[in-house]
Amino acid sequence: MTPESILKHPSRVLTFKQRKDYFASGFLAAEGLVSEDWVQRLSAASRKFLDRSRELSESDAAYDLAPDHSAAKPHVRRLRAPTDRDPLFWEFASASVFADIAADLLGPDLKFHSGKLNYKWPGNGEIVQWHQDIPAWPHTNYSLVTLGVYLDPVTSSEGPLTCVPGSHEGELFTHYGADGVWSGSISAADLAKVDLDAAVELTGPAGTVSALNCRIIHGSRDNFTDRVRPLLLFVYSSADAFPWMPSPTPSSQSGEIVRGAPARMVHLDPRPCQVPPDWSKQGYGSIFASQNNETQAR
Ligand SMILES: O=C(O)CCC(=O)C(=O)O
Repeated sequence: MTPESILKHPSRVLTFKQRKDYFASGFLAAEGLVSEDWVQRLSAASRKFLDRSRELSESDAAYDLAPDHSAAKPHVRRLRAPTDRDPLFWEFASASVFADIAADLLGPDLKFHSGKLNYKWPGNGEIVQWHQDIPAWPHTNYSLVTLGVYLDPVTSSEGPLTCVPGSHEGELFTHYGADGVWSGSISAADLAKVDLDAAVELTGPAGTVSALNCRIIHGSRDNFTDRVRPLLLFVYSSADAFPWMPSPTPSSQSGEIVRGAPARMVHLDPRPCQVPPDWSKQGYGSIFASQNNETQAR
């Protein structure tokens, strides 16, 4: 769906201005939409999974672990596909205010695509370099949004999500390095064309919702505090957007309609997108693994 056609539908949760601002800038941060009760339940689930990670010594289907992970000092970078790990996450993704927020940004008919629970730990090296999301999971159009919810307060010091306003309307950059290997990030040469000085940090109290268009250039800095920053992220698409390559991070609910009805017509956006690696053949570690050269995706 196009922004114009989406805005013709009445708002469910967001104000009309918030929706218009999202389409203009490519992102949004909004406080007070997710209840305290939800934040507490999601946080408790997050702590449970962090605790369980102590039993593991290497990454598996559920956990992306940093190389220095240990039972004594867990270092989980990501809980993959959280909706497959605990029904609570699927309830939140499909039957809470979250899917209504997505409907405000995607139109009344929408699908669940994927999810992850990212952790940014204190100290150096937890930077997420500038990137766009859609090159890793291309669709027939660009009506996809990543909705995030901070499970703890996030200030400038915790390494908040940071977005370049309007970059969703600009170029879609390659996420392959000069060596032809998937890097999961935009090269320095391409970044020279981007106004990084205009980047905006999405901060706020626990429960703050972020919405990122799938083309927006974004990243996040180090966490300078002594607290981990948990960020729950779910991706949704308009029902008329169809993936044309295997997903890097599938879950058993991928493609499920969460609001409205399935599309009868596909929306084809003519703007090109480079073909990513076939994740179904070579697997996908995580954005952290790609950006740290831990995987060799061609
Ligand atoms: O966790 C973060 O700070 C950023 C995550 C992100 O941009 C991603 O996973 O695509």
